[in-house]
Amino acid sequence: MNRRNFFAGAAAGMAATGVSRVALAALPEPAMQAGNATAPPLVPPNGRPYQPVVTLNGWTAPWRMNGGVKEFHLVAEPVVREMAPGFKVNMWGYNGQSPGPTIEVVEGDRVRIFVTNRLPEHTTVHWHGQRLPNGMDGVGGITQPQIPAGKTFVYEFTARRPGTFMYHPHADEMVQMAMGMMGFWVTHPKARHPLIDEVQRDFCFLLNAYDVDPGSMTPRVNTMLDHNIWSWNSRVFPGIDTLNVRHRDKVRIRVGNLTMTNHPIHLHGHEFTVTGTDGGPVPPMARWPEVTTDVAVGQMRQIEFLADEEGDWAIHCHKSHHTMGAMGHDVPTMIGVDHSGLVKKIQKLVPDYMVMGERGMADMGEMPMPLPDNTHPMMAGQGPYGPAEMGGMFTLLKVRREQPPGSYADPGWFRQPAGTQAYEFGGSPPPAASVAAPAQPQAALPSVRKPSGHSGH
Ligand SMILES: [Cu+2]
Repeated sequence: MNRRNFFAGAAAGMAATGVSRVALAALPEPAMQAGNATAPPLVPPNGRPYQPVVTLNGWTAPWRMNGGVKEFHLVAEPVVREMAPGFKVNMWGYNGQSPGPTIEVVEGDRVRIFVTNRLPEHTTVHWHGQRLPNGMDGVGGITQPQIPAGKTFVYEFTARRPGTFMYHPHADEMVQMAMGMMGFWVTHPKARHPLIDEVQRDFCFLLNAYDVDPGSMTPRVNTMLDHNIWSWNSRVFPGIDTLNVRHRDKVRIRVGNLTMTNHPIHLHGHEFTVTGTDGGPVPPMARWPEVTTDVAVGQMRQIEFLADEEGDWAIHCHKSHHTMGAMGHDVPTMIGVDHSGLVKKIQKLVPDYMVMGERGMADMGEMPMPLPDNTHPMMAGQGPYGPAEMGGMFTLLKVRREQPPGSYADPGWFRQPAGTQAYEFGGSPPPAASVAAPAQPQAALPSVRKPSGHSGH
């Protein structure tokens, strides 16, 4: 699906930021990724075999083997991410994208990661959830000096336990994460693991949020909670790829939260169990069925289920504002306000004026409003039956009998079999229920004796 650009000009590009050619000669070439499509799973070319994950609208970093050590090269740098078709945002990321590439290794692997800093300020990388020597933990000022702009640092440790992890800076965190610096990390079990099931599909994505003023391209990094762009892997609906699976596949979805609020992730049509956290696999006796799991700030959750119902099933954050695109929060609620006769008068003064919200906001899904140049609609996406009225943390799980094993291709829209879809009632309306008037209306009122005067004293 995606081309992977192996950066021919890496040496020249980095020499400009101060990394010497001598130093570069020892570095693995950084693999770069400029597109935003979901890359197919990276089948491991060497090392211990494993079932690879699929990163939604992302990719997995290739490595080189060096004396039995898996060597990766992350380049922290400014990138441009297209968050939805036509909506581009200036971010900081790794190897051409935000989020950076997923790092996939196997339990017991010795891992060496070169981190080259091409940002305008210092950075570090913290390996969230890993057991590692303290000096490899990436907390700037505490466990290491920060990586200055233009320099390359090396992290090296053994991936000691299998599970779902992530990486992000621990230097000027507020700014660097608000700008999109983060990535996923999966450590696969080295052999059959009693608490880790084999699955046919294994998806991962990070929850992230930005505050981008409509018409601008750079996130406001000082925003704490009132973000307007709620995204998965720095993409928003309808820019988030669908999760395409074969009927009766066992599916795992791994989710990490690097926003500043919790996200209840809700899947339609199936029930799942939470099989793992960043702390490790959940023992079967501690699992319970859910259709929504809350992913709190800084947490990872992995959910698993049998995809045994065909169809196009919504999967989304259940905070309704998080499935909306860029919106103003200071809009008055106009539901029930009678505008009749007002619009024409107002339009004499403000020709572009239109009424919004007096019957709810569903009109926004169909009515194209003029938007500033670089933003995305509040409610967007077309389904086979009309507007989806969504934006943000929303996509679909597509379960199909005819989906070939291992194929992640989008099968298109589900055609509901005849007789299995909600339909308009065609009969005559049922007779209005009549309620008999009470014989003595007064008797129905509670009898309350009000104090009056001083007679009761
Ligand atoms: Cu949310």
